Amino acid sequence: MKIKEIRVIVTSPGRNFVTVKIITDEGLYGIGDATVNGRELAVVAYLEEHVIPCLIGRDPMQIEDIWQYLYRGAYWRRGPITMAAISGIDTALWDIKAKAANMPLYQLLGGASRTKIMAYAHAQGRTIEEVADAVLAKKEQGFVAIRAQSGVPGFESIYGIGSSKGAKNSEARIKNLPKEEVWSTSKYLRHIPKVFERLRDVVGWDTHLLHDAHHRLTPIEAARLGKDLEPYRLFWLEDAVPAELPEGYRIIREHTTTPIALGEVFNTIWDARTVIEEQLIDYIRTTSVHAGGVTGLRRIFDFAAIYHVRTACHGPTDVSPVAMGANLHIDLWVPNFGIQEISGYREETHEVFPHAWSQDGGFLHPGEAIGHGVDIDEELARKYPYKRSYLPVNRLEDGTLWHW
Ligand code: CS2
Ligand code: MG
Repeated sequence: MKIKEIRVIVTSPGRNFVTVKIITDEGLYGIGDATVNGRELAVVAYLEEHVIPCLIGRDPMQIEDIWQYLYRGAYWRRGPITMAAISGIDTALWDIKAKAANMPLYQLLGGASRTKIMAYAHAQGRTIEEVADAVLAKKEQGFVAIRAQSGVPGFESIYGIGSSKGAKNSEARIKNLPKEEVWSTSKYLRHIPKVFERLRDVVGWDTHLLHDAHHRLTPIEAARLGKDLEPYRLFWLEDAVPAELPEGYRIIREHTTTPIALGEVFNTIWDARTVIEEQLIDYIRTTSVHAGGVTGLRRIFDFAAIYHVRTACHGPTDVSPVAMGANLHIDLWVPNFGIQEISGYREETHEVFPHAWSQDGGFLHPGEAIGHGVDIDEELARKYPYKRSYLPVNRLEDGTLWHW
């Protein structure tokens, strides 16, 4: 079997996605997600100019060799653009291999270790009562794990909370440039424990509660928050501190027993090495589209298992249904599974990416279709052209640019 053609499909059914389609001379094809939110076309150029020409005519069964060729062979290793390109190719190759083997991908990985995959949903609100209502609504839908994000009094819009009317009409929105938000760590740190105190009152103790600090704290601030949240027994505190300096997580660990999740922006096992090896985290958030596809993710998860770190694939709306499918096959197999994020897709996204994976209340399953079970309707995809779009940026009250 030989790789005959590789297409890069850019479509925006609700938001931008970059999808790789590898077609073989025997007619089998595979699909992979290569989306980097806000920098989509950089991956397209990387693939079209630098990767695809090298792969035409190769044997698609040589997944490991192709992975190493694109990783080591490029000389310039790692980084989100390179790794998303490798992820798209790798996931599509695993899809082809599993189709050729006539089995669902999870079978090829070693078979199912569980019958269903626990997922967590997002709940958010501007006020504590709005968050409480949102959490109860998700519980009602069958979720046993819910991430709760709250507005902070005095701020218009904040990470994880739908933007207010003002923000929607802002100049940045109109010009299609990054929206700017305002942030105060001290106000946030005072407010969040009150949110979780109230949530435990309304939701009880059987629902897992999670919270994402989105890289905005320093280690000692994160340690304080973890300590203040201990009475409410969180499932985790996510991305408390940017992890370019992984040693910073030692400070958090010394002070709190609140479990720590990290790594949605990690691209390789090297990014994750220190926090895993020193047991500074409890959940590793790497996902197939950003951490080198099935090959890269499997390597990270096996390494994490040695250190009691469990898996928690990133699954926001910008991780396409294709990467979600690949994640779910890994989730069903991986011995050290923890949880899977699902933030929900728009109807048009489901239509462009028909998928075998399914959701039953708060649980997911990859399905029994051969391959990873996710396809792309190319004709429909053409109806949703790419639109430049950005993540917001964040500033302190005095204008200093802050982490987002
Ligand atoms: C988030 C994401 O899902 C999460 O935990 O942190 O919403 C993240 O902000 C986006 O995926 C960025 O692309
Ligand atoms: Mg996050």
